[in-house]
Amino acid sequence: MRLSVLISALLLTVWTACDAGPAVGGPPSGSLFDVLTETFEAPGKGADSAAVRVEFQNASALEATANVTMRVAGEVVHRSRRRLEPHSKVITVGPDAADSVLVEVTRALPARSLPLAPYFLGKDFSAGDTIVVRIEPQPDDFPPAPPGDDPGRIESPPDDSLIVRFGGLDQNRRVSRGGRVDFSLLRQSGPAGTRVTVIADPDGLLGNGNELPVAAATLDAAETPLSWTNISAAPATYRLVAALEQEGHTYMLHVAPGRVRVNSPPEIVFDSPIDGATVKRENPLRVTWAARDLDDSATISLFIDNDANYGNGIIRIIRSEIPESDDVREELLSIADLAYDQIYVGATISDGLETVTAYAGHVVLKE
Ligand SMILES: [Ca+2]
Ligand SMILES: [Ca+2]
Ligand SMILES: [Ca+2]
Repeated sequence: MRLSVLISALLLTVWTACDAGPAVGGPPSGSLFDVLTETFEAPGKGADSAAVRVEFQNASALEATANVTMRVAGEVVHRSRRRLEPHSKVITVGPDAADSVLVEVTRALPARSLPLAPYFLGKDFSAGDTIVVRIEPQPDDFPPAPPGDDPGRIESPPDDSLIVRFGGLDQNRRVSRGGRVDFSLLRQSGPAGTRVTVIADPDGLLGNGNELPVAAATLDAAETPLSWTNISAAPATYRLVAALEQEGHTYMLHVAPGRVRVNSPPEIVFDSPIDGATVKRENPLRVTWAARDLDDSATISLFIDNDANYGNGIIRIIRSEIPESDDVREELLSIADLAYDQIYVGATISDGLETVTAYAGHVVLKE
């Protein structure tokens, strides 16, 4: 029985399932998908944990790597890395006893960002649950483009008197989703009054289904200002193509020399401390996280705050300039001298274009 839909992001659907039937482990060690599995000693008594497993269903043409990290009281008890074949059947990790589970699904080339997903015992799963991670068909499940740009595959317009060029796109641009790119179209020769469409194409092949019309104008003047606004395209590097649509054909007039990279924003999630955790001042507070930026090297700054509002009441910067790709994703924070009954652990992560803030939640300090 499916319990509930936890996340229904654009690209990733996750839900938990109970009554998962008899305990069936993952594929035997050393099988195709069992790239890496490590199990560690669980921490001592007193920490709550429950048996949980993670199941992957890959409905896309994406070949990806899934990393699953299970923790108890912030300590890693299980770590798995599985390769997810395109259109692959169910792949299961666990069951293992954990109080938090972090799922990361990544593909290197081309970069595709599936949201980092942390799950917590009592909030996102219960004992015996299966967290089902389903990768939906991806926007770039399209025929591959030939290597490099291949303008020879694109038809030239029947009337070659019309010469159109891009203005203001000589250099590569980098833009956040939601942002805009301004440019112009220059009518260098040919008749006025021609309707020209601007298409953003993430590969070198027009007509394979992944192009987006981003602007259009009737070229009356010698120069027509245009914009690609409210950019919602998936993170990728796009070339802009000025095109003439005529009688069901798309004719290419010009390709902008500069490319437009829609940024993949940096991401960070905490899997420890758990929101509402109680810790003794005499012990260090274990802070663990996962972070990534698929197209930049982002840097992290960890801090503690007196509430969950970034920008006021920051008590202390714990550490800054942490590379997002750093293998060590843990900080032991001394809290003995903190004059607060509760603190909030947070972080900012920045790729130079976008800065994202995230909180682990609040931690109650006890003597
Ligand atoms: Ca294309
Ligand atoms: Ca980025
Ligand atoms: Ca604050």
